[in-house]
Amino acid sequence: METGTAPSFEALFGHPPSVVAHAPGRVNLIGEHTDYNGGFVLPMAIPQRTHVELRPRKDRTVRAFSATVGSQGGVQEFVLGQQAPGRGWLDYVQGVTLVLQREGFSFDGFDVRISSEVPVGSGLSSSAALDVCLLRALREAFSLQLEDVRLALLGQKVENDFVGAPVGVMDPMACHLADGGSALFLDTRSMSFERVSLPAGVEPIVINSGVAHNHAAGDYRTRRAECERAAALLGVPQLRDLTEADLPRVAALPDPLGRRARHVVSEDARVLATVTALRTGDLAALGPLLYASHVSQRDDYEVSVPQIDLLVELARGEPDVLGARLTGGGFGGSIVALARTGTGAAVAQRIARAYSARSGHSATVLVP
Ligand code: GAF
Repeated sequence: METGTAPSFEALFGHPPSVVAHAPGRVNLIGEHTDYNGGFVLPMAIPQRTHVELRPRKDRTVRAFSATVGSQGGVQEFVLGQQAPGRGWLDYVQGVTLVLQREGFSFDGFDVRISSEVPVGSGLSSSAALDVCLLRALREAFSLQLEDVRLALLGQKVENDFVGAPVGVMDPMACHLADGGSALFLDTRSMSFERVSLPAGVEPIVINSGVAHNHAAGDYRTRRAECERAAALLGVPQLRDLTEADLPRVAALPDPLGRRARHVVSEDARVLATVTALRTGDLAALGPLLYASHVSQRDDYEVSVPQIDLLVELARGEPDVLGARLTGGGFGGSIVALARTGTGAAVAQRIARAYSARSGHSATVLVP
């Protein structure tokens, strides 16, 4: 969200932008913590978007302004070739330019103004939306030959190599290639993807708990390392290489590795079952899959927090909700639920009100 009355591009830089780009946040319907294990994910775009206005310069200077981050306001500058991390939101601009340079793309400096409606720390990919949006704007402004999957992979590289968040590829793929009416069924190993429509009888709900996460922090990294260790102990390259038939072997791993791996293996199976249910319009199957995913994240993967569990329980008390779960990396963030079409707005407001009264945090309904 823009803070107060942020100055326009023209007021900041003295000329209008030549390129405007947008990228949405995403909500993951199911398939959590599977992407860095080579598994399956099923995200959708949300209506909240990040916006970038940009104009190339004739020198090597980048001047950047974020209308979103009030406390670090003002125009920030760096010189291409002299990027250095540790400057907050500017790291995304620095990281995108450095990753592009390292890949051999050449371009000049630019002026850029950023704004976003995707809440930071909400588990809805505000970071990837910014990476993708900047990459799209630079691709257009400098006619970079950058096809779609490569663009998403570069977004991931920005996070991994510059920002220091060891995330998978789901979020930039979703922010770049997902839409709001269908889910993007992505195989993160082969990078093949397909759009799967939601049946007419269901609509998504997304509610932000108001408890913010940070994936550059230790917990996400620890989970990732635990998965790598579990795969090594089981003698497979990635947990993706296991199926539910392997669960007895998985359960024999020392705790917590057994539970971590069980989440990933069972979650991959739940993504496939969800895709089948969506394709066949089997609404009755969808809810239990979402709830089972939540329980697995809460108990086996241990990425939920009490506030998120409360939101899921409140959703469970709603007769028109088919299922609900923590969405995104966890340790805070948002829930996604599927409700009977036409009921979502009223249901979501009721859940948010009850949550705010019981938790002391303020929930925000983002969808519908
Ligand atoms: C975060 C990460 F960015 C994704 O790559 C993914 O691992 C997700 O957490 C958990 O599914 O959003």
